[in-house]
Amino acid sequence: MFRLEDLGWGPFFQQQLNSEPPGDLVPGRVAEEMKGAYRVYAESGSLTATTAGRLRHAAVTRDALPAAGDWVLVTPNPGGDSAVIHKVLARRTKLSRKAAGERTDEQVLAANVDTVFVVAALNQDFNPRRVERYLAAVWESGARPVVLLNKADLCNDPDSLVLETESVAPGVPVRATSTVSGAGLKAIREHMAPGETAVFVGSSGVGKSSLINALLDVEAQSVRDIRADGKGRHTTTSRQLIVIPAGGVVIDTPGLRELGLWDADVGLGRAFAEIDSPVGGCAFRDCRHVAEPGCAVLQAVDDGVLPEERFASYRKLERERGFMARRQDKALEIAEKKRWRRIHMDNRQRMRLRGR
Ligand SMILES: Nc1nc2c(ncn2[C@@H]2O[C@H](COP(=O)(O)OP(=O)(O)O)[C@@H](O)[C@H]2O)c(=O)[nH]1
Ligand SMILES: [Mg+2]
Ligand SMILES: [Zn+2]
Repeated sequence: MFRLEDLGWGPFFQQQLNSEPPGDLVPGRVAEEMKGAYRVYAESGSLTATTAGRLRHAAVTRDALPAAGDWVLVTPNPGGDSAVIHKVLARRTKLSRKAAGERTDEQVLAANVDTVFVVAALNQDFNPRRVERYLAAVWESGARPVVLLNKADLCNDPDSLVLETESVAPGVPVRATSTVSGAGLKAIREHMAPGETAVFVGSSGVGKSSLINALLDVEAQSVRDIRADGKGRHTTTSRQLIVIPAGGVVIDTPGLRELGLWDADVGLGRAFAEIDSPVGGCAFRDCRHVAEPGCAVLQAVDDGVLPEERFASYRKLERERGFMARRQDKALEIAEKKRWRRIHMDNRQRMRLRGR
């Protein structure tokens, strides 16, 4: 049994019900994407749900299907532990990436999140360029980013890496954490609030699940009943939504091998704020900082004020963004054509049946 408020329900979603009476549909939140089904938390409890055929057919693109964190409207089946998803409510925020592989598809990693914890580990794999990439996607999502540099216990000088990371994350809180020493764990709680949702993202093995476990351990004993995997500890197989007893919801994600940018129009500008709107100002308002005369950004690189690696990182992500935007236009065109072809074929079949 769940209270919708504990799961993050609020006016934004309530309004969507008011404008469209749900009939026998009830709201629930997608806790987990499984193979061919979803785990949905509703007032009546945890439900195994499949999508209605109508919803699947109407979904021109993959992002129209439910993702972890989505609020959906379901009809519970008799018996009460399964359900059918009929509608995905409009999202307040969504963290997306380009789906892995060749296809031009948007994969929603988590929907309706308030805070995204970008986790990196302070070991030899640590790479500020990866943090920049994540931040571009997070700023685009509409959620607030927080960077956690985990495994601080393995690092001689975590403070200097915090400073270095802050310099590539303008306006973003950066904290060193360790699930071994307990350092920084309180700081994580400070970025969470009752009714809010946080998601943990980052490469595999950086300690996302461990951090969530540590958060739960800080809480009361009753937490143990909430872990439904039977093993006592929580591990990630797919995206999972967990209600924190003291208030708030967290979504764990499996490690991502790559985070290809999907949309990052706004996100890149915020992740690279000092480049997008340089203090001095470029001579041309639409300067793309390539070879334009009077470019303040190129000047800053020349003067050594803007590190070359940072500028190169911006250029690389900017090219990737432009490439994706062009591919998306093309893919949408193809999807629309397919949809109309299907509608025409359905119609023709209907006419033929009627003619009999
Ligand atoms: N030394 C150290 N190891 C950690 C820390 N956090 C997690 N680990 C270890 O890192 C490994 C991967 O952790 P896990 O939480 O599964 O990472 P995930 O893939 O990001 O969820 C496990 O062996 C953890 O015990 C930490 O703060 N310090
Ligand atoms: Mg994990
Ligand atoms: Zn410029």
